Amino acid sequence: MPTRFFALTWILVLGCGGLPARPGTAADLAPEAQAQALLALYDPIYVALYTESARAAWLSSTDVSDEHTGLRTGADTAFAAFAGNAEVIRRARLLLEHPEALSDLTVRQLRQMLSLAAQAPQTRPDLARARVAAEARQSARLDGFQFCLRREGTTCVEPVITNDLDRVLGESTDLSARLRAWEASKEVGATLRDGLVELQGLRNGVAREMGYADFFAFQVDNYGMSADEMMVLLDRLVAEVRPLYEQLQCWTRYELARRYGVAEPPRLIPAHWLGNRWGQSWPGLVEGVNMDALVEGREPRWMVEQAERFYVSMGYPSLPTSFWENSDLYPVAEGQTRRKNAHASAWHVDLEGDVRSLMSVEPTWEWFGTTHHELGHIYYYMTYSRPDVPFLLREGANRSYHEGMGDLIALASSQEPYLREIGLLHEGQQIDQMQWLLDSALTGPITFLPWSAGTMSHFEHDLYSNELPAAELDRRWWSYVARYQGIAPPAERPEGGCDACTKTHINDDPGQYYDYALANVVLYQLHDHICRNLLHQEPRSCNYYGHPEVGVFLRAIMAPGASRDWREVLREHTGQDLTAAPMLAYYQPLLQYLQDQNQGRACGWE
Ligand code: X8Z
Ligand code: ZN
Repeated sequence: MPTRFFALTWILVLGCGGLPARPGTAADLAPEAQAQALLALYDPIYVALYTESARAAWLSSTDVSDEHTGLRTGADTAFAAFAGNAEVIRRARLLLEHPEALSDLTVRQLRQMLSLAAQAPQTRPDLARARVAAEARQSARLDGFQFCLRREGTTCVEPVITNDLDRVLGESTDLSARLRAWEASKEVGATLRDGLVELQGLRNGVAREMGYADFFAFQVDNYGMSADEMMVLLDRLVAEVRPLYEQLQCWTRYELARRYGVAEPPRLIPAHWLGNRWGQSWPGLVEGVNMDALVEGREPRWMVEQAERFYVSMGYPSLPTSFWENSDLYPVAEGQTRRKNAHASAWHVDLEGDVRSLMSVEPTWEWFGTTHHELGHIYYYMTYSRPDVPFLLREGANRSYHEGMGDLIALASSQEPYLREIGLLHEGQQIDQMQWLLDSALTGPITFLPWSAGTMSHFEHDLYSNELPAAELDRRWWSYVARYQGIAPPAERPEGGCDACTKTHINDDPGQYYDYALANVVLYQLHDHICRNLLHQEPRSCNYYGHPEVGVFLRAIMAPGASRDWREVLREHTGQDLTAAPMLAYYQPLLQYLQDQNQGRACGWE
């Protein structure tokens, strides 16, 4: 197989302790020249093996089978043998001992080399191999799981996909139907529990092998921060949104108790009362704001194309034909038995022009936002895939930038002037600004931050940095859900399950959920700047559609990829350091409104 060939070649070239013969020895060269020689060898093999891995992962995520899991494991093992090669690690470390002798771009590439090596360092090949295989197995368990709404004995008589469960949680006012759907969504946890425990050890093991305190600390390193610094930042964000969140939580539990005919609203919101499996977003609560109705009856393909039109209207190119040919954008057609990953993702398969997305788009408002989110990744890939950006740095300024770009456009695409322009809001259809803002808070950062910066990040921090024991998984999970989100399980959870494991990222995107929390902070900073300074419009009613100057602004942020420091990029383009102030200002009018609505109610839950 080509992958083996490449990996073997590399090990032969570097593993014997030398660069290919040149005039003079490697050590005679200036550090920058040594680094360039290393990179010249590394880059083409990196791209080839990365591409093989991505292709195999694509296959195993879009058509789950033992064969495809095997192919993925093989490709990832070859990639790991190369990226984690002991000689790569030694060379990169040696050169980084004197960063002042290297250009900034070179230092960044070498650091990225080490970061890739830390995923599977071949200084501990047993551990590295075990991790690669365990990751592939866990993804296959998750992606291949058959959700089931009704069983007779052990036979599933109502197999469903997660879109179906989400529909029940989005629409039903029947609490027993809601409970069934919510419980069905948690069944996968038991299947994933042992795999997560195994991965906890293996992920920590490889990170420690590379000198990190643990896997969580390794992941946070993408921001140039320590785990403690990250947790302080996240706690600050949680505290900043807390006053408004407490009002939202209070308003919501009364609203839902009324809707479901429950006389006394419970202090903590029962998880199955909410329109999202994890309570990370609270859609469908505001009377008179029915966002789903705006896209009802639309073709799924239209949803993706409309997202594309938004980017194109700002001066981005059309998506390449290969995007449409290679992507897997809609639920598996009825009658087909193929199983695929249910969660949306965007792929940069060859670090050049092969960009794809995996989704299961249906005409709902959530999928409308998700199409914009995924195309944000795709346009980021396309923008930094240019000769000036080395392959190793074809990433976001940090991971949260990558997450934030599409969410920024999703925010812009949810605003009134745009919805009118494209005819989703009809002439004469009036909207109540406060109710729209309320819906936006319930489905946006104010409910999302307690979940992402609170529950998810604290759980994963405990899982890796504090080696949370297996027996504690669910207890710890629900203690954070209660503390940060004010939500409780419908009833005591069964032993042997793992409700945290039901969240995709815990399994296949580990130790980095705070990316989404920080993405929200950055995107409101960008949005505020774009509306006020570029478009001279109000941030709550602001239309980027058809404004190439916004595209110019965003492309300038995207184009360097990871070749510049993320803090510098933010300062240069917004004039500010990271701050939640624009986000808080956006939702500020709600505080008084909700305090009035909640008068006489005991709010807060601790
Ligand atoms: O996972 C995603 C994207 C793919 S990167 C759809 N998101 C998080 C989630 O669904 O939990 C977007 C927002 C949060
Ligand atoms: Zn994303």
